[in-house]
Amino acid sequence: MSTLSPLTLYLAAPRGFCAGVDRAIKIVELALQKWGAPVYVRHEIVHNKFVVDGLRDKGAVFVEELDECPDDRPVIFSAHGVPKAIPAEARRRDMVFVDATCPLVSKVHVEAERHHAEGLQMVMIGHAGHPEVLGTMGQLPQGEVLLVETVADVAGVVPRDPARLAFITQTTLSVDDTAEIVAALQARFPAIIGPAKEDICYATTNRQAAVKAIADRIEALLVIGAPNSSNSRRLVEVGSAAGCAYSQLVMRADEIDWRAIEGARAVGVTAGASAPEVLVDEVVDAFRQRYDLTVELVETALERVEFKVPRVLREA
Ligand code: 0JX
Ligand code: SF4
Repeated sequence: MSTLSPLTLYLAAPRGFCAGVDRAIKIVELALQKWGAPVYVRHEIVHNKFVVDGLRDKGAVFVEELDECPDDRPVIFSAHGVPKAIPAEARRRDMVFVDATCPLVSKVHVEAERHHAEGLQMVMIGHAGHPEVLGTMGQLPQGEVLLVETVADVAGVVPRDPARLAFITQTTLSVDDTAEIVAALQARFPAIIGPAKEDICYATTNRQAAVKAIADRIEALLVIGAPNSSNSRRLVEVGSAAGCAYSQLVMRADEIDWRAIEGARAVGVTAGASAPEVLVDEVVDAFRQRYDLTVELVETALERVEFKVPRVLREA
C-alpha cells in the first residue's frame, strides 16, 4: 500500500500551444534549416524561456530591436506582431525577414486599418507596453489609437469625435474583464463600432473556459507559463476569480511551492498558449513523485486550428 497521500490532478484541456505559437516556432526552425545559423529573432518568438533557450541552442539569436541585427542575416518577427515601421525598416535595409505574427493578430491589424481608412479613431483594449499592443497600435499613425486597460480608463478617453469611434482588443485578454470594458465603452459612446464581442482569440477563450470548468473541483491551480505571458497570467486570474484560493503561475516544476498546496486533495493544472507540453509532463511527474496520484483530463473543447507557415519556408 502506498504511504503517499492521495491527490487528484485535474488537467485542463485545451491547454498549452495554440496554432499561432506552433507556427511561430516552426518558422524559426525552418528558417534555421533554410538559411543556417545565425537567424535573428526580434523579441522572444513566444513568451517562454524553455522554447527560447531551445531555439537559441539551434542557432537563433534573440534581440529586442531591429538595429541589433546585421543587414545580411535573416530576421524573424515574433508571434505578437510588430509596428508597421519594423518591416518597413527591414525592407529599407534590404534584409531577408519573415513575419511570424499570428494570423489572428494580423486580423486585428487589418481591422484597425479598415476602420482608419473609413475615418474612425480607434480605442484599443489592452495592456500598455505589451508587444502585441505596441504592434497593433503601431499599424496606425500616432494618436489614432487610444489605449484603455480598465473600466476606469474608459471615463478618461478623449476622442476627436465621439460619434466616429471603433474598438479593437488584444487577443489574449480576460474574456470576462473585457466584456465589462466593452460595455463601459458602449455606454459612454453608443455609436462605437467593433467586432461581435472582442478580438480575443479562440485559444485564449478556450483555455479560460477550461479553467472555469475545473475551478469548483480544485483547491489549487497551477498555470504553467512565463511571467511575461499575458494569456498565461490571465489564466491565473480566471482561476482566482472562479474561487480558487491558490492560483499560481509556474514556469516549470522546480517553481512549485509544495508547502502552499500541502493538504490539498485536488489540484488543477493548465498551461498558457506558449508553454510546451513537455513542461506539463514535468509537473505531472513531480506530483507523481510526491503523491499517490490520479490524473483526470477535463476537456471542454477540441481545437483543430492550424496555420500554414509563409510560402518562403514551405519547401525548407
Ligand atoms: O503575452 P502573450 O500571451 O501575448 O504571448 P505568449 O505567451 O507568447 O503567447 C503566444 C503568443 C500570443 C500572441 O497572441
Ligand atoms: Fe494566435 Fe491566439 Fe495563439 Fe496569440 S494566443 S498566437 S492570437 S492563436
